[in-house]
Amino acid sequence: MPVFCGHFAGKSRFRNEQCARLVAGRTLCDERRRGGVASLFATSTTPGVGILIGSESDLPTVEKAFGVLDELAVPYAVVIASAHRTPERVLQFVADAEARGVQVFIAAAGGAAHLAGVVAAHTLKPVIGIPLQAWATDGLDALLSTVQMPRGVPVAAVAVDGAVNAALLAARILAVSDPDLAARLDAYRRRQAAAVEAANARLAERLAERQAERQGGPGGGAS
Ligand code: RP5
Repeated sequence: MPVFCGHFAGKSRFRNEQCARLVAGRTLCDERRRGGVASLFATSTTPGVGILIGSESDLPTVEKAFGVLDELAVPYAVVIASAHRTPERVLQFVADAEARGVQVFIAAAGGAAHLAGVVAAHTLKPVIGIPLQAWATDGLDALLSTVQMPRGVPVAAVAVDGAVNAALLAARILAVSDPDLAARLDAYRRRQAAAVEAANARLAERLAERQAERQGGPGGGAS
């Protein structure tokens, strides 16, 4: 499933890798290189999820959400935009995303994380906040900033660094009106359960080996 590119600041390896595996046809980054971008959304792909990331330093954590959405074949748009450093870019992305058909937003930020709340103030689409660990307090500051929204402006907050669940929740929201996606989510859940069963099989094997070692060891052998 094609992935839709918003904007990546800087010249990171991440950006180049992302751009390399984006949409069929032109990507925003191609367009930017050619100097022809009029909008953040320069592809024909319709993203279901719009993802805002507070800083490039957040990418290693938030990337896990990309993996889940890729696995579920859910197209998404991504932008690095900060509620504090680039407030206009946040609003521009939200407006463009809505115009492009985005149905749900994910906003990930650390520190005094206002990003999800700001997004929720500017859209009626569901907003999922990922509080991230930044430089202090193990992410508690971000968690409280994300989850303690004032009455009237809801944000669904997942766990600190909970990028996987944010992606799954976004997919579940989309699946309400998309039976095919609901089926893919069901298959994902069955794969997850199978992985737990496989872990149990490995555990049983290790326990059996330990048991055999104890029985074969000093004082543990058969009489
Ligand atoms: C927040 O501040 C970002 O979301 C990030 O988690 C944190 C630190 O950002 P950098 O200083 O690393 O850019 O805005």
